[in-house]
Amino acid sequence: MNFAADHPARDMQDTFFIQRSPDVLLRTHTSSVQSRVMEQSQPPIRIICPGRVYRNEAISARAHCFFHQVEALYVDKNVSFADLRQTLLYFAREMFGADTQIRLRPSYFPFTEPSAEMDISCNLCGGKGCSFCKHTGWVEILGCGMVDPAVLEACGIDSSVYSGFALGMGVERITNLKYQVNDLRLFSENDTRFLDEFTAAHK
Ligand code: 2NL
Repeated sequence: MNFAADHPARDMQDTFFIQRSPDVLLRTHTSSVQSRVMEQSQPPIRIICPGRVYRNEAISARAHCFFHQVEALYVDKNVSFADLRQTLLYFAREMFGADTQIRLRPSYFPFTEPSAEMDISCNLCGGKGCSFCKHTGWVEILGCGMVDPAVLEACGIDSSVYSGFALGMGVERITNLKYQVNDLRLFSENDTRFLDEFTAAHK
């Protein structure tokens, strides 16, 4: 994934190590799934990779030592940033409603270049500004970018022929926003009062 050996994301503060030599650890991203698919097949590749990931965090209402990520990867000839943006807009409108606006802010991930974070117009106040969106009218929901050519090459894909986009999002974060859940811990405590309330939202 184009991480330098001394990149802070490999730090033991983030990663749970189960065993040393050989290293056995709990994944901090689902990208291990995409790298195997890219190693084992040639484009066109279009995959969605959901899974549980683990990080060594102090548990609070806003952070947990595990969460669920969904990553998407699209690699083919002529895949562009415009394709990424249109896919994101379609997703945002399906998930949060047809009036949803999106904006992309430049960001950094080791495995994408260029990289961006996507905000959606706040679905509580409709973008006017409220305490939930800290009066900005926008809330961040995912990270994305064009797959770094070095990642394609490391997986045996010719970066002079193919390009791709990738995105990653936290499922609990999307759920919090859609259902206004304010404490991440509720998702893993199996309190039936919470579970019943969540089921009711679908009825
Ligand atoms: C986030 C941001 C991201 C990716 C994940 C990815 C995967 C491959 C190649 C390149 Cl195989 N990129 N994944 C890209 C950008 C952002 O996740 O905030 N996730 C919770």
